[in-house]
Amino acid sequence: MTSSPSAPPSTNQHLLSWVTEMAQLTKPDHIVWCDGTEAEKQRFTELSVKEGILEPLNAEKLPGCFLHRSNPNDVARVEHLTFICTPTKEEAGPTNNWMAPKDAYDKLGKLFDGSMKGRTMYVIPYVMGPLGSPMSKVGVELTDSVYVALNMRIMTRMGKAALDMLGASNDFNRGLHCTLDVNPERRFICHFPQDNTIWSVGSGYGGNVLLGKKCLALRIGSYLGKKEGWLAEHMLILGVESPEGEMTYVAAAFPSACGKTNFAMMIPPKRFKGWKIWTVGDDIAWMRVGEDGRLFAVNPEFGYFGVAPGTSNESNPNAVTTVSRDTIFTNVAKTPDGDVWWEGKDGPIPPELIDWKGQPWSSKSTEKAAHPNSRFTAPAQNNPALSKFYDDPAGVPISAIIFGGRRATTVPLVMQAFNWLNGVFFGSTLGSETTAAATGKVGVVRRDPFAMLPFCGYNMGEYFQHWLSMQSKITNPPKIFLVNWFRKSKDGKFLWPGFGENMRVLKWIVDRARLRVGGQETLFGWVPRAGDLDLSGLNIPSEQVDEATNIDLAEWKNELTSLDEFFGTIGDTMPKALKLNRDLLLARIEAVEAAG
Ligand code: GTP
Ligand code: SPV
Ligand code: MN
Repeated sequence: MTSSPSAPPSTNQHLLSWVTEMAQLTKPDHIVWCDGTEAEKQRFTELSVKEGILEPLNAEKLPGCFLHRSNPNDVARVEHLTFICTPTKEEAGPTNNWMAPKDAYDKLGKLFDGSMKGRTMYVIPYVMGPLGSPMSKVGVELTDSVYVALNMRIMTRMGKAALDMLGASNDFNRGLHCTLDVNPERRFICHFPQDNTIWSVGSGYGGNVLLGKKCLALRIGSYLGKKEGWLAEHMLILGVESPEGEMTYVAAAFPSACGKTNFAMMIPPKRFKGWKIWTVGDDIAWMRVGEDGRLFAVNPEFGYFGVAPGTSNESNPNAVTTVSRDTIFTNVAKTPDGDVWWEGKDGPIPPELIDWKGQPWSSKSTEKAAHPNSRFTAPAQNNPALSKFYDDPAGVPISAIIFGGRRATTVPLVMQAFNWLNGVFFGSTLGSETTAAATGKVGVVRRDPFAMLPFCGYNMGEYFQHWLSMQSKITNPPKIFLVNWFRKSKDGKFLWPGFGENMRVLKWIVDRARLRVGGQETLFGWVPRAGDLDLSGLNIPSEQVDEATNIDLAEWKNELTSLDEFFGTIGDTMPKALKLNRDLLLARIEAVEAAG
């Protein structure tokens, strides 16, 4: 092993001895400490192009943009290969895969042994959260992937700033990643919450290898949040500005690929002249109780790792602008003139493309040109709607929390929880329906509580309890809402137009949070009264809106049966209050039915 020509830019003994130990294990030929400078980015980019890791794109149309194709067997997070390695299985809980820490260190240690021979180890110090914020955390990722280094530079505050923030402290997340030969048989993403450590092998894909994101900011983060009394959530954060300049901040949890980036960058329809949405974050929120008893949120990330397909000037113009420069595209298709393409992009479908696997593609092809989970990595500063508080160490005060699933039936367009317990209940029930219409039965719902099923780093029942317990600390709590943009008609069409039109729902949410609009009480929560939702200029029949907002007691009875099963799978740690709330709702439905 030879070290880099210059001495490490840190004198932190904890960091230096850990890097040495990991280098002794993985045996790289070179060690490069990342400083986060522009010159370094240039060097890494040139190297990536030379090695075929990045492909240059049309520099006039997409300045500073590159294309990466991952191995076709390595295009998404691998939940079945993701482990929480706590001393006992109970700590990981029924919703996580578990491995004993010693077994995991042994198993992955063997895979790491000599894994960087002939390769370079990049030392990536990074901060999740605004620099200098008491809410922020330092991590260091060691990786043999220059693609990871370039992506981490976009997604986090990376380099010297992180070493400065760390100082001589031993309080940093230790991340180790090696790509190996991207063989799914030798792919493991292991989290050691007690050691603040993450080991990831055998993948080169985003959520598996950009360790600051889902691994640290959510899995380890949620564990730290429980221990330290805060919340690490799979939530976007946005600011709603009224024409009068009043700002209201909202955090929203929707499961993966259910519209967070779109909602966080939304442009209100014409009817909402003078209203503006500002993006604080599009995927993750870290929230703490402020001195005034309100909940304050920061976005730990510095860029967006967003879904490419469906991104267009119609659905998300701000994202289109965001990815127009200095962006890394992964697994999208490429046009003959070096532009990018994906299903749902603006304009006509190009007749000829190079598809995401690097193969020729024609518009007659039945295969998708871009992978459905193809992504862009783009700097937050590119976003025209970026909130000026996105980097504020204090965070933004949250007035409303929104939970949303992808539900073809049952869940109405919007509903406000009566109180904190009901709101936590909403969060615990989130889910997505599988193709329900095909069987003719009520759809099979995959529960994704709080949109955290793949990301909660400890026992889900204890996580629910943590949410319940936070109530006593948040003396000035946000109001909690449940939304569903995805309800379908009998013939399988979305009832609600979604995207920018979601502003109509958001406006009601803001007005409810500010206690200035009425609501109709239902068994499950407050809903807008007739006329409360501003529907002017919305070109859909009023019956369709009625269907989108309808509450059907028979559907809810099924829902409560399905919830009973789900709560049952959580086991002993399932909070009684949530189970009783479910039972109470059922009793109330039955009372209504009995009354005829
Ligand atoms: P992750 O990055 O995986 O966490 O996803 P995300 O929650 O940020 O989802 P994103 O905003 O990228 O949206 C994913 C897909 O949901 C898009 O391709 C859209 O087609 C669809 N989508 C987003 N918003 C809406 C909406 O309001 N209505 C409908 N019908 N579809 C939507
Ligand atoms: C998600 O799956 O929720 C994502 C993409 O945001 S990844 O970073 O891969 O987890
Ligand atoms: Mn996500």
